[in-house]
Amino acid sequence: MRFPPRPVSGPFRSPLRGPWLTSVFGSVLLVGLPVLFVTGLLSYAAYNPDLSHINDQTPGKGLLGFYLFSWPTHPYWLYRLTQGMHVTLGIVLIPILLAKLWSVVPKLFTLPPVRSLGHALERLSLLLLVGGGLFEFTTGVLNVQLDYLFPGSFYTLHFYGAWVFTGAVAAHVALRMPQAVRALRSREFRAELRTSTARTRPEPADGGGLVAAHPAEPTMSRRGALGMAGLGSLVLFVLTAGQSIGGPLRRTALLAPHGRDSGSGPNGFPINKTALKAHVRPQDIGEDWRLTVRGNGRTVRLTLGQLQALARHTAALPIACVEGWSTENQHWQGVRLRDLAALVGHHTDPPGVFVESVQLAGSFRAVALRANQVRDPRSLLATNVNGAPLSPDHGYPARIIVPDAPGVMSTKWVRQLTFGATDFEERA
Ligand SMILES: Nc1nc2c(c(=O)[nH]1)N[C@H]1C(S)=C(S)[C@@H](COP(=O)(O)O)O[C@H]1N2
Ligand SMILES: [Mo]
Repeated sequence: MRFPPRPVSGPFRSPLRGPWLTSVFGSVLLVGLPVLFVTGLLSYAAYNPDLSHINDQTPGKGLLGFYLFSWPTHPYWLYRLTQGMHVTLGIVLIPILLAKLWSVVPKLFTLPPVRSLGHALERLSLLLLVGGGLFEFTTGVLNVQLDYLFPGSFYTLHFYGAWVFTGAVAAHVALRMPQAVRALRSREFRAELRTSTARTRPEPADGGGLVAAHPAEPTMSRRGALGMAGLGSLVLFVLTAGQSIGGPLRRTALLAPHGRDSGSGPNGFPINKTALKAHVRPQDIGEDWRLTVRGNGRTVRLTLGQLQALARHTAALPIACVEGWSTENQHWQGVRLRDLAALVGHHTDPPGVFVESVQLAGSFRAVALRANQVRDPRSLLATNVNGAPLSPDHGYPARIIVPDAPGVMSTKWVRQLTFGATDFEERA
């Protein structure tokens, strides 16, 4: 039995609601969400999740991780670009997402709740769509703003959420596309931008459940509604984009948790976690510090002086964090990872490396890096930056820096390097 669709009555009486307005917001999301999805998947790949359980413990990623590939080290700024886009675009789309949700809110409360099988499927996709969308944006923002509210599991939550949300978006687009195209053709965008509040009339009822049956007097034009959402996005852009774009915009990045004022001097760039917060004790990075290099069944121990006596190289590279902030290029100086591999006998084609920090608590104590990352001549165990020794907060006495790798791979306060993939397995 099928009930005819009804126009919206009850509390939702805005005369602006209608298929046209919803489709305009929907079109913006239709462009933005795929970019978020792709850059998000790229970020996950860049994390080398398939390399070691230390990097990532997402269960079942084998299926959803079908696309994982060896993240390149060229161009060195790629991750800074893709992740800056991911986080900035995600934040900028929030007002559009909220406007879109506002525009369809009567649909979430239609009666009867289910009219037919098709309707039931559509409502289920709506649940995943709205729930999935809110979940992805919320976990994303929390991760950006509060660091690690979900210790260790942000990747898992955000990764699964992305697949659910994207599936729901795809279903929604497939179901709604013809209607949305019709709606977009029903009014002229430029004419709407010239229509004042006084001349704003409701869209004709189309049985789609958006247009109010008894619309209230307009208090705002469609131009005003679009402008409000657009202005919201613009303000968010100005308040956050500087954390990844850098330059003069950095000073307006008031909403960005990192990187507005990082002091000056050689070590004057953002600090994700200070030595104190990471529970790095002064004695761990003092005179007794030793670097242990393992691999091929051999072990070599170096003092800081011995490490610094090895062939030194410089590389100008940024740190680009998964949270979207990044530094401009810093001039790192230190020893090539591939030269350290050679110390334990990996003279040609060194394997990946397992990196451990002196850090006693918290995440990012250890990461695994791929062979292509070890082999890049710009990949360093750096002891200096911009001509000065690393500050304690930037990882003194030594930290990893790898071109195009997410910031989380650039382990600070390094204690031990283990070359050779089999060691990953033993430790995982
Ligand atoms: N040992 C250790 N290394 C670490 C971290 C950490 O918490 N502990 N944070 C990582 C993350 S998430 C980032 S983005 C970079 C930040 O480096 P910075 O604080 O020097 O800017 O360091 C990485 N190296
Ligand atoms: Mo990070």
